[in-house]
Amino acid sequence: MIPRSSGIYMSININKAYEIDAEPKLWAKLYRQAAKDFAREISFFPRCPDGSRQKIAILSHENPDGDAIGATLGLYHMLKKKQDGKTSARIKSIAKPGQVVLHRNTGHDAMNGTADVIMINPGPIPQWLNFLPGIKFIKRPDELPPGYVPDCAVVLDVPDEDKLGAGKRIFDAASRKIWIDHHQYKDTDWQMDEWLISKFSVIDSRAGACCEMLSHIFYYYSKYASPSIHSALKQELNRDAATALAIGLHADTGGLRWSGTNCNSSLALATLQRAGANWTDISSSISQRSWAEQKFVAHFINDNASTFEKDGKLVWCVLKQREIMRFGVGDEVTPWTSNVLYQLEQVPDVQMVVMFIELPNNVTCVRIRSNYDWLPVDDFAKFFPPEFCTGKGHKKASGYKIFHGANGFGIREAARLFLDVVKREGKFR
Ligand SMILES: [Mn+2]
Repeated sequence: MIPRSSGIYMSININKAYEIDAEPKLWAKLYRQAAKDFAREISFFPRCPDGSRQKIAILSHENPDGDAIGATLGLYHMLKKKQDGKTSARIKSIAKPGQVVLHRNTGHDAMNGTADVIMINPGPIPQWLNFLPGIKFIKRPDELPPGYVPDCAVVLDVPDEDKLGAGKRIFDAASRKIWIDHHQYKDTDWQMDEWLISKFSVIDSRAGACCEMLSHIFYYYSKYASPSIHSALKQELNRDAATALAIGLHADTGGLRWSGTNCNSSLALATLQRAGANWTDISSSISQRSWAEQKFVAHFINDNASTFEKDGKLVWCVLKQREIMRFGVGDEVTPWTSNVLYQLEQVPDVQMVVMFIELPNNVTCVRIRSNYDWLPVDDFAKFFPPEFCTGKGHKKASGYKIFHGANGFGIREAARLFLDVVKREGKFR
C-alpha cells in the first residue's frame, strides 16, 4: 500500500484523480480540467526556505521505448521554453547547459520561485532516439548528485511503480507526485483508487500513447489555462516538444495504424504538426533500418525455415545463438526480431507468429504475436509447470521464457512442446 502524499500542498489540489474514459464532450472537458490542474501542480514551486531552488524530476519506465522518452523530452522542452522566455531573462544567466530553470511569474517578484528540472531514466535508451534534441541530458539514477531528492516527481508512461526500476527510489522520496499514463489499469478495486488519488494523476486508458495525452494537455493549456494563474506556463507547443511527442505517438501507435489508435490520436497529431513536428521525417526516420539489419532480416526469412502450419494461419521460426553471433546482432535482438515478426505478420492468412530465440544457459525466449483480439497469446504459460515456462504480456504481443536445461532438451524440443500447446489451445479461426 502506497502512503498518501504528505498533504503539505493540499491547497493546490494534489489529491485529484481523473479517470478519462468518456464521450467527446466530456473528454474535452476532462482534458481542459486536467490541463488547468496540471499547470497549477507543476508551476507551484515557491522558493525553498534556504534559498535553494525546488527540484522537479521527470521519470519514466526502465527499458524505455519511444513513448517513454518522447514524453520525457516533450515535457522537458515545454518547461525549458520558460528559460528562453522573456519572464526568465534574469534566471537564464544562472542556468547551466542541460539544466532547466523554471520561473513562476506571479507578478510579485518576492513570490517568484524557481525550479530545477531533471530528466531521469535507468535506460538503456534506444540508439535510434539519439537524434532527439536534449536526449543527452537524460540522467541515469546513479548519475544524480548524492542524496538527490526532488520536491516533485512527474511520472510518464508507467503502468506500475516497479517499472521505474532504479528511479523508484527518487519517486518514493518526492513529496509531490504527478502521474500521467495511458495503460490499462485492470485493478479497479478500492486499493487502486486509493493509490491513484494519493497523487495528482491523469489516466486515459483510451489514449494511444502517453505522448498523445501530453499533446492534449498542452493544447488545452495554451487554449484555456487562465493567464492570471498560469501565465508562466501558458504557451504554445514548441517544435522540439512537438517532435519528441510525435515520436512517442508514432512509436506507440505504429504511425496511427495499430488498434488503440482513435480519433483523439489524430487530433493529437494535428496539434503536433501545427506546432512544427514533421511527421514525414519522423515516419521515415522510424522506418529506417541499417544495412546489417536488412541483411539479417532477409536472410532470416529466406533461409531460416519459417514454417507455416494450421493452413498458413500459424508461422514460426527459430533463431539460434550461432546466427546471433554470425550476424553481429548484439544488443539489437529486440528491434531486429521485431522486424522479422512484423514481416511475417503481413503475410495474408497469417493469424499468429511465434519466434524462438536461443539464449545462453539452455533458456529459450519466445516472442509471440497475434493479428487479432480474438486470438489472445498472453496466457500459454498456465499449460506448463512454472519451472519450465513463464511469461505473459498483451493479448496481441507476449513473451515467454522456457527453461529447458533441467530436462536436457535443446531449443528444438522446447519449441515443439510449446507449439503443441499453441496449436491445441490457440483460438485460430
Ligand atoms: Mn506508452
